[in-house]
Amino acid sequence: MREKKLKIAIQKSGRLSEDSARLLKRCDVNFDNGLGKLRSVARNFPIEILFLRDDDIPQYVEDGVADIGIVGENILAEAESNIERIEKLGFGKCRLALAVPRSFEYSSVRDFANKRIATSYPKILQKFLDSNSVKAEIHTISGSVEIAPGIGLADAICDLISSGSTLFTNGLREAESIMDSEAVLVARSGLDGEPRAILEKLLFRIRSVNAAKQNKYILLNAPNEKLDEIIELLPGIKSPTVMPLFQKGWSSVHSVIGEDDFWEVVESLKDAGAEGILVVAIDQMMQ
Ligand code: PRT
Ligand code: ZN
Repeated sequence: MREKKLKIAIQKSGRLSEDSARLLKRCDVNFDNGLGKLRSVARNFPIEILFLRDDDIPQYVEDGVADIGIVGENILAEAESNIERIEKLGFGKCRLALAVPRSFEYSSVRDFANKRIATSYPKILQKFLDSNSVKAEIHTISGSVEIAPGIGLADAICDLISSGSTLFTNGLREAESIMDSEAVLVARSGLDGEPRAILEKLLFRIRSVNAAKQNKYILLNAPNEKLDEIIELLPGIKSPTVMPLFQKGWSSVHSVIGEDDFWEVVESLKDAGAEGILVVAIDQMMQ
């Protein structure tokens, strides 16, 4: 009998495509994503990858053409589709925000009353305006929203922002943030049986890869009289491993530390007398 495969939809070409493919590859799902490919079957995992436009992914997942997908929360919120959110993936981070020309004297959401706002996210925007009891004219356009005020098409825009440089070069500034977004793994609601079991396997790998990205493995040498102080600085998963060195009075300490306060921890370890500090990237961290 042919083995059943889980079908995953990822963006074909755009801001999420590289990170989505890289995540699967870091989960040891090997496939060919050569230019122009519409689908690909993984060589070593029961999964088939469909390469699609990001806007189409929620519908394809809802309709069951794909079982799961990777898509931005912004697209998901706008599509209002009935699919299950499984996991935030930590890339494609941005925010959907209202922006106005720099000359616009902005003080509160009320200033958008009766204004023309250009956006590709009319549903999210409408909800936001409704929740603030503001009535405005929404102009739905599919691309280059940032040029709308400059060509007289709108008084303001509602668009995604990451670095803010697009706003800046178009003479705009952020007025109001509406939602934060990042890439998420989604699944058809009610997905069960074999596809669900494959999803659980993939999810275990994704979580292990993402946990590993946030942590580093650290090895160091410490004089025994400083061990208590040094161990106090290392949170570790449970507690650090301590092994005697051949040189009397010294120990080797191994532990896992988080990426966020990494440099501070390393500096305080040095101050506390740690030597020969080695830091190693972790591929996967099973939890
Ligand atoms: O062809 P397809 O429809 O698949 O792609 P697309 O062109 O519609 O989408 P794409 O590839 O631009 O974005 C895919 C997803 O990436 C979005 O749905 C978001 O979830 C996420 N993302 C993250 C972003 C940004 N950051 C982003 N900065 N999507 C778009 N932008 C645009 C924004 O619209 C604006 O034009 O980048 C510009 C602003 O960027 P900054 O850095 O100048 O602020
Ligand atoms: Zn799109």
